[in-house]
Amino acid sequence: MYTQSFNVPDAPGGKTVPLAPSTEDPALQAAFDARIDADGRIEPQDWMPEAYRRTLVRQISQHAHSEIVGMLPEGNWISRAPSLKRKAILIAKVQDEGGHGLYLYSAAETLGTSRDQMLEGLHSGRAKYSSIFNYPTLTWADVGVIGWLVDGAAIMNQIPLCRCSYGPYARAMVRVCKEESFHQRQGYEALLVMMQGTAEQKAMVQDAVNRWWWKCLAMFGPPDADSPNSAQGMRWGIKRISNDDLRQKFVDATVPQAKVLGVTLPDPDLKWNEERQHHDYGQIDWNEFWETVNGNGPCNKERLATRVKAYNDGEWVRDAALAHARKQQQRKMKEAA
Ligand code: FAQ
Repeated sequence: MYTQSFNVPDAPGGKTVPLAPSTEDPALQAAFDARIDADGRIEPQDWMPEAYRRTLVRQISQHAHSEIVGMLPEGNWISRAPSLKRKAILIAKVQDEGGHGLYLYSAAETLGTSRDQMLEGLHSGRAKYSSIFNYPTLTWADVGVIGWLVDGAAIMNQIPLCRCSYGPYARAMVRVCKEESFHQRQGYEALLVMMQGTAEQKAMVQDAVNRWWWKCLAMFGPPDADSPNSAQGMRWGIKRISNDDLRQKFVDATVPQAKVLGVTLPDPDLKWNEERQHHDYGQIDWNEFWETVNGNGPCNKERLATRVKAYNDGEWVRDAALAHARKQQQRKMKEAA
């Protein structure tokens, strides 16, 4: 359903935005610019302008935190999954999200920012993570809808990141997208089964779709005109497709899936526009989005408190692992002496 076939050429005009004025060494800057213009990859050992490095750390750490915090809304349902099969699938999915966070922290570490620094940013509330994970999962149908719509939106955003100009981020995204594709399918399949069930089950699915739809559209970030990082991110080949274009692609892909499922998407303005060859859709509540991004969504405080507690409770594990590694190292040095 969502595969690399969603890969599309870069948005037209992305490379026509002027490069940011640079105070870096002109020869190094020129070599970097030439590689970006030729659609080459930048690797950790390569020279890069500080602004490019900062932008990547900002985006990758935000992405990593999203994966880790994103484990919480669904993790909440592991103990209440309706069957052993669904429980096993959900455990695997939540574990995958943890793995994605770890690849991403590692990718950001290649840029010189440690995982401890990034976690400090998250725990102190300075670093962002995706708005979508600040909403509660009220019923089992929410778990299916997260797979279908949240993972669906995540894949739509992440397929173009497989071609990001920064090598370690791009390579991490290839595996992440394959796993997200499985997540999306398992969510959709769980909903298909519920939609063949009782009237209560069907109503539960519709209610979950009603609550998550608009939040998923907002996940793609602010409209292009209000997105301060987009032009530069696209010029550097970090982002390939704009927030609004990805949002549109997501709407167009999801409408037929909703039809097959038998649910209504909660937008009276949603309709096919023959002229644009796209669906028109209604107004997203950007005030609510920014309130949530800025820490005032329904679950922000709970999510952060859970992460901080998990980190503090895990201190003895980190200490034990480090002590073990030190002992191994000392033993090896003794044997070599
Ligand atoms: N939530 O100028 P732009 C997943 C911030 S992973 C919170 O447009 P940019 C897997 C943005 O950071 C989901 N903040 O920024 C999963 C910036 O603030 P800053 C996460 C948001 O970077 C599934 C400011 O607004 N995916 O779901 C959001 O060019 C199921 C201005 O925005 C990624 O992170 C938001 N929704 O574009 C896990 C993908 N949108 O940093 C578990 C990688 C924007 O200047 C279960 N990231 N902001 O302080 C990206 O592609 C980009 O960073 C965007 C934002 C598109 C998110």
